[in-house]
Amino acid sequence: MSAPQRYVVALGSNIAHPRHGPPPRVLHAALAALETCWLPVIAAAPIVTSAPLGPSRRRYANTVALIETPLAPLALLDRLQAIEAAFGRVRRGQRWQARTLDLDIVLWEGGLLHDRRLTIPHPQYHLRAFVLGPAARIVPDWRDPENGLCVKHLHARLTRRAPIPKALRPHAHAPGP
Ligand code: A4P
Ligand code: MG
Repeated sequence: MSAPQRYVVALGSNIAHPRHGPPPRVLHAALAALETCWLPVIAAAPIVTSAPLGPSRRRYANTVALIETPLAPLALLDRLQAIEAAFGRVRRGQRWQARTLDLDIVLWEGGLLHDRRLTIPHPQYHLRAFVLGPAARIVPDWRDPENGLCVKHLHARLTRRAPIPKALRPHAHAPGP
């Protein structure tokens, strides 16, 4: 068996589970399921909730976990998909459907992977505050192998507010002394 490797995994849910309950509880149960399935969770970020990106109407709960495993990326994907299925996730061929549990591989300490079934880094993660916010809490200094930027810098870049134009600043029209 090969040496343990670390992966950053994003967890998302926007459908309640009949036994575990609403999405935040689904994520707590999923973190426990990772451990049960021999995927030790070294760190997990606080759960955040947000409006759905895309067509679904239900709010999401999201978090990010740092896990360590000797599994290679595709074997890890198989195991994560088995956990999704155990949580009742049904794929109907459409992307971005509402789901009880979504487990995406965001980053891998091994760097880049481009396979028919798996792309690492996850192609969209750098555009998503609900991934970068939690990730910045647990792996702020991990670097994106494609652009060399740290997770905390990617998060700051995404959430930085656009500068307010001078004419709209509160004291722009205040009379002088
Ligand atoms: N795949 C390729 N790369 C990866 C990767 N790095 N990790 C393949 C996991 N899977 C990867 O994924 C489709 C296929 O992508 C997999 O079979 C795998 O071989 P899926 O999980 O079946 O479908 P999906 O999740 O609908 O697609 P995708 O592209 O993963 O969507 P996302 O990116 O997960 O987006 N809004 C909020 N607020 N919070 C959310 O969590 N999530 C989505 C789904 C939309 N809107 C959201 C959220
Ligand atoms: Mg997914």
